[in-house]
Amino acid sequence: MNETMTTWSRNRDGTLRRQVSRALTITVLCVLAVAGCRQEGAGSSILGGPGGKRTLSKDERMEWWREARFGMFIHWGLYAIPAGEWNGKRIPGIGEWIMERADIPVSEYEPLAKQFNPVKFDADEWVRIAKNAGMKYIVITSKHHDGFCLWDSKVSEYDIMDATPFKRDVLGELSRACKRHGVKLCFYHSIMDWHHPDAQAPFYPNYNDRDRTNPNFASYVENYMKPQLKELIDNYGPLGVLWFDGEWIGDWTEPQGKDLYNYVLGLQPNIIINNRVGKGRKGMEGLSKSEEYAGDFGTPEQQIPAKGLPGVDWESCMTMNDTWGYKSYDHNWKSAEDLIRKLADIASKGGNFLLNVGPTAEGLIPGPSVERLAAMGEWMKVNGESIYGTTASPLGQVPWGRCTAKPGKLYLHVFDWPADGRLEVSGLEHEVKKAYLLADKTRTRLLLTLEGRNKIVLTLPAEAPDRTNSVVVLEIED
Ligand code: H79
Repeated sequence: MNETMTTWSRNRDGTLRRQVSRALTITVLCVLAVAGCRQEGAGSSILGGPGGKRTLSKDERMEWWREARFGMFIHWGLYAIPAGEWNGKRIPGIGEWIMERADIPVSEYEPLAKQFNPVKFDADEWVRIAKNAGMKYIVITSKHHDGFCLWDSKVSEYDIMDATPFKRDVLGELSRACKRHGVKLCFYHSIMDWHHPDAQAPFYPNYNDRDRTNPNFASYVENYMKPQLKELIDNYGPLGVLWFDGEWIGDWTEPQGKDLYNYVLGLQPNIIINNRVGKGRKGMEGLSKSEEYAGDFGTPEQQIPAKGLPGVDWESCMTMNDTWGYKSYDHNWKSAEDLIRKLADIASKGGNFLLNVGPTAEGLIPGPSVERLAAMGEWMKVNGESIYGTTASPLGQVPWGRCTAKPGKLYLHVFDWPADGRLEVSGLEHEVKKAYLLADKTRTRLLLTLEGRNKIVLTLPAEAPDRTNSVVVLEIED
């Protein structure tokens, strides 16, 4: 007898959720797996609002994300305590990898939890810092490769509630703060786990050995990772994105990636999932090898694609210095000017910018990060319209800066303000009706002369409104 039972409950967003017994869940997942995971247009979920079946297309799920364009990455965990040093030695490389880079056994790394007491943590302050920078979403490490969990996981004692003196639900506080401030909360979740005995813990001292496998890995996936993801969505959702990482391990396969993709979408039909859920990512370049692989968007890491990628969803994640997790002695900060231009560069190529902060073990976002985010926010307050909801440049590369687009408008991001006041714009396919500076509230027309069929010359004032990036708006025929 197949004893299945169906019950209905209401999600936090008011939609109905069907809860079924295990046997039926497996049937549903099999159907989804057979149907394939990339169902653009066709919809990607069978569960939905009141009245029965409703499918969400990929375009519907991606809508807020494409509008947002700018998010905050937060890498925070036990690695903030050593902050790049182990046994008095500075450990080269990214701070959150210290357990692997310094060959630290689980028995020595795990006790760091007893010291984790970030009394200066203030969720509202973190969210305010992100929001004032113009960021629309936050992606925080629910669990990084080291395995430590920032919430009270029921299937683990290696978490903020059970293992630390702090005993505050960091993800819960952030979830409530994000709701208060209208910022989307998203989680980074590592598939690789250096702490779990059924995952990579036995690989010590080479936790990252891609040639090794663990015969118990399936148990880790079914009895630990999947229940954890359900906890995260049920208790802190609805989430914006689930951002997987660590998919390169020897135990992970594309079919497992597709299964996980479908599992997560089954838990929350409108969620977005990055391409590191499966095996389709092309190295640090991050884009997917083809549409056959699971995942909704590409993930270039520490780099920006050279050319625009119209019609492809991607997000460059990047550090402000040279580490994701806090390192006390990394002072190699990118300038605010550089970061503002990178944001425009990414938008001009059709991507999102996920910019990282690595808070300290006390719970503070480092001062240099806060200063840079404030400067970006100042720029965004004036020029945000040229970033949010824009698409890749139809002009290709332009010599003086970058270009972003919206229906009926082109935004010229002028990095190099012309000394002679002449700005040439070539490759225009539509008639330009009007030009003005985005910083000019009166929208005074700029003088514009036609030079040939597809080229105009704008006459700009001598002073740039912004020495980093001044935006000129072209109103064009649609
Ligand atoms: O969380 C941050 C880093 O800790 C994490 N990703 C960002 C968002 C990160 N993991 N690994 N790295 C950064 C660098 C490691 C790259 C390698 Fe590989 C892993 C080299 C070989 C295996 C991935 C797969 C890149 C090339 C193949």
